Parts: sequence; C-alpha cells; structure tokens
Amino acid sequence: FQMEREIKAALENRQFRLYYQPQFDLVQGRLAGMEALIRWPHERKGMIPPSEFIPVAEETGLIIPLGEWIFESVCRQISAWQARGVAAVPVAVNLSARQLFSRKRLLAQVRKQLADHAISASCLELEITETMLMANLAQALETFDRFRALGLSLAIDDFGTGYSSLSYLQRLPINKLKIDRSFVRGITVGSRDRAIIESLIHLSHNLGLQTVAEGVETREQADILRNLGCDKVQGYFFAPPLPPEEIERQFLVQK
Ligand code: G
Ligand code: G
Ligand code: MN
Ligand code: NA
Repeated sequence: FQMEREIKAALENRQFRLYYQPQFDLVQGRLAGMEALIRWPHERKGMIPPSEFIPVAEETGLIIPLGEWIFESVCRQISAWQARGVAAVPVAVNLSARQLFSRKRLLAQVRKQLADHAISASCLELEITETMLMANLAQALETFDRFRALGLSLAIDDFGTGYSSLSYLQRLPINKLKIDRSFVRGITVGSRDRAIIESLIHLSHNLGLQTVAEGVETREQADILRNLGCDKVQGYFFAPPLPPEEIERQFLVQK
C-alpha cells in the first residue's frame, strides 16, 4: 500500500519524468526515432526504477492515470520540439496490458492528445511486449487496428522472448519488431544468437517489417547488426535514455 500511495502522490506532485532514448538508422547513422522511458527521481530513495513501480501501477490500476500523463507529456514534448523547428522523429511509448484492456479510454485519450497538441499521428509509435501481446491477442488485434487507422505506428517489444505463435505476425497490422537485447548480448561471429538474429531480420523483412535491435552496447555488436541488415539500433553504445534537454543539446539540430 505504501508504494501505491507514493505513486499517487508522485503523480499529483508531478514528480515523474520522461527520458528519451535515441534510435539510429544503421545505414545513414542518423537519428531515426526515440523511446520514451519513465523515470521517478524520489526525494529520499533516489531514482526508483520502472521495474519497481510499473508492476504496482499495473496491479492497482494507477497505470491508467500514469499512462495518460505519459501520453500527455510525450505529445507536449513533440509539439514543443516542432514549434522550435527541430528535426522531428517518431517517439515510441510503451503500453501496459491494463492500458490495452481499456481500449476505448486509451483511444480517446490518444486522439485528444494529438488534437490538443496539433501533432500528426505519425509522430507516435506504440510498443507492446510480445508476452503481453500473446496473453491478450484478441484485444491487441482490435486495438492495433484502431490505432493503425488513426495513423500510429506499432512495434512489438522484446521480440523473441515470448511464446510467439508466428501466425500472429500475419494478422497484426504492425510496423516494427524490436529484437530483445538478450540476443544482442551474445551476438559474436558464429554464435547461436547471431544465427537467431539473422533469421529474425530475414523474417521481418520478408513480412515488410522493420527491425530495431535493443541493448546495443559495443561497436562490434553494431557492426555485426549492420552487416546483417538490421534497420535501426538502440543502446548504451549510441546513447542511454536522456532527459529532453540533453536530447536537444546532443541530437536535435535547428532546421
Ligand atoms: O528504462 P528501463 O529500465 O528503465 O525500463 C524498464 C522497463 O520499464 C521497460 O522495459 C518497460 O517495460 C518499462 N517502462 C519504462 N517506461 C515505461 C512507460 O512509460 N510505460 C510503461 N508501461 N512501461 C515503461
Ligand atoms: O521497453 P524496454 O524493455 O525495451 O525498455 C528498455 C530498457 O532497456 C530500459 O530499461 C533502458 O534503460 C534499457 N536499456 C537501454 N539501452 C540499454 C543497453 O544498451 N543495455 C542494457 N542492458 N539496457 C539498456
Ligand atoms: Mn520498449
Ligand atoms: Na525491450
């Protein structure tokens, strides 16, 4: 109950922050997108990792108001960047299962935020983990169809870790697969992880999907991924999740 109260208070007192982790195009080396990641700088406990409070927010239903705050903040940020004429790239937002279940509210919310901030749906991407997807396939299908109709782009997160029946890939209107970092970690020449990643990239491309490799920490990993034809990368080797001011300073150039 302690954590639940603290999450509520932190929402009311506007203590959450959104960080943004850049994604880069492996061919041109250009900024190609960003993933919004929530941060909670706690006055006494320091940074509380999302792995500690997102599950509590899920269980208690607080993920609904928290998720709304996240969408609102991301849309406000995109709009501010656009107003200042800095290069616009799509921003990905992580969705939780509970948000997926409250489809109507989620859709209404996203529509409202896009309208209020006068931004195009193509500026937003939604990420849903493969595990979540498989547990809620029917809901996900409906929700995804609606979001695609709105013009948002959709990505499967942590791909390769869930029990995926690959048949869902034909049925879902998705744009991207994010290859889980557990495969990237062991991707040396001749490794099994490399073989798996190579197959995932072929699979994605044959289905007309883009691939993003997560958790890229070394130049060697980046080079191998480029040679395998991976489209985009995200990871500490390129940039960690950063506050918006740092994103601007390091990556957003005035047009
Ligand atoms: O940034 P990182 O350690 O800190 O995030 C850990 C996990 O927390 C992510 O893999 C993701 O599942 C979850 N997470 C981070 N930000 C968000 C968010 O804005 N919404 C949701 N639902 N989950 C998030
Ligand atoms: O949503 P997802 O589970 O993909 O969240 C991304 C998580 O991965 C965040 O917790 C983020 O801080 C973390 N992360 C980002 N880049 C790296 C990396 O290069 N290595 C590792 N181990 N974690 C990373
Ligand atoms: Mn993610
Ligand atoms: Na992931």
